[in-house]
Amino acid sequence: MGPGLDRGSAFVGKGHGRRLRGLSVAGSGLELVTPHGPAGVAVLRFHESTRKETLERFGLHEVPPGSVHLVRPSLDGEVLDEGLLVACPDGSLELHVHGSPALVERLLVGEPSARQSSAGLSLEAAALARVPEAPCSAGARLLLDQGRGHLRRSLVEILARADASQATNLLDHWRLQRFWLKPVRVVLVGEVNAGKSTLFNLMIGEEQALTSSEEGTTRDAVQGRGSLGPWPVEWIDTAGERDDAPLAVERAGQEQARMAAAGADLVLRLLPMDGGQSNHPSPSLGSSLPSPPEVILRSRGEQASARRPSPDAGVALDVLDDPQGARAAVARCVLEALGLPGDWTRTSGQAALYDKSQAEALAAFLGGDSSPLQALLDISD
Ligand SMILES: Nc1nc2c(ncn2[C@@H]2O[C@H](COP(=O)(O)OP(=O)(O)OP(=O)(O)O)[C@@H](O)[C@H]2O)c(=O)[nH]1
Ligand SMILES: [Mg+2]
Repeated sequence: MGPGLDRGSAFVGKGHGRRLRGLSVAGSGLELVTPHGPAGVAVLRFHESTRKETLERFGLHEVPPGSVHLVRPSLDGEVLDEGLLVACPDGSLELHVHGSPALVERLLVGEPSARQSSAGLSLEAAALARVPEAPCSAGARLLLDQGRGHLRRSLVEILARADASQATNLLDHWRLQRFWLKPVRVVLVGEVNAGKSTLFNLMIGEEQALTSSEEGTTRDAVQGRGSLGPWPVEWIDTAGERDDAPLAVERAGQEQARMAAAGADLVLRLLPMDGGQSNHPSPSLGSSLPSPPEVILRSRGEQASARRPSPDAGVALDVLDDPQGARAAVARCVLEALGLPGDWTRTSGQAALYDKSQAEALAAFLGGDSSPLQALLDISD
């Protein structure tokens, strides 16, 4: 968040009726000022009283008000993320990071979330504890099945028989089914006025984002939930790109857009039919983390026949005149880019992984180390 902003207002999830709410750690001078829960970007505020040690923690000395610094928050020597540290005029410091709840939790309490959330919980109890958070009914049913012991039985068999094919099968399904537990995150980026917010509203099915012919309408990233076939999708609309953004608030929005894109499962870059650059810098902020895949779309598809730049310059969308066709075209692009089948179902009563740590344990098993898998089974109900 740049200078002159009154609050860490990044990323208000209007679609879910969320409101800004502080989540602080008693006595730490640290609070989460964006809504609790999954988001593109989270903002943590360090109180002025902790300014000196906070700056030291990030390897900085005194910084002028309004300045923005790229930082790498770490815990126990492990770099957790890349973020922006903003020196607010009131002396406090804001840390803007990706909005993963697990990351925020670790930053807030300094403890790995895995240790906290699953410590002492059996595979069954941990699955049942997650049911209320499931973003779709398929995810809830998957978790309920594991609460009944299907995953445990499968993992016991895999260990007993050294069954690599069963392990591979579980891992293959995890690649898809994880999106029933954490929605696909699609971030819309592109030049100002390209039609991002119009497309965003179409994909979530309501007029949530403001649209106008004025360049630079969207400032804060806006988040809304929709679905594509069986897959829940978190759509994120962002501030448009332009080199000469006149206001600090718009430049801050553009920075936020880059961060949201870096944390996406897929980036949709919307370019106007009559121009637009497709060679913008990668959204990874220059980090060593891999960039998400990016798909080019063209808005104002009704102009396609007259001024189509080239046949391979992106799928043309006619959002205003043919919203259904545009929606179907975007759905095809997203599902194809992520390798997600449009008609995926599962038989109830099947074993399924529901946590990344379980996928890692199975991968270790396939690599010859069965101890992480054994550790998962060691906690009984
Ligand atoms: N003709 C035509 N106009 C469109 C289309 N999509 C969007 N628009 C119009 O283009 C203008 C800009 O649309 P927005 O959705 O606000 O664009 P944006 O990319 O979100 O713009 P910023 O927030 O400023 O970055 C609006 O007047 C829309 O009605 C389209 O497919 N065809
Ligand atoms: Mg917009």
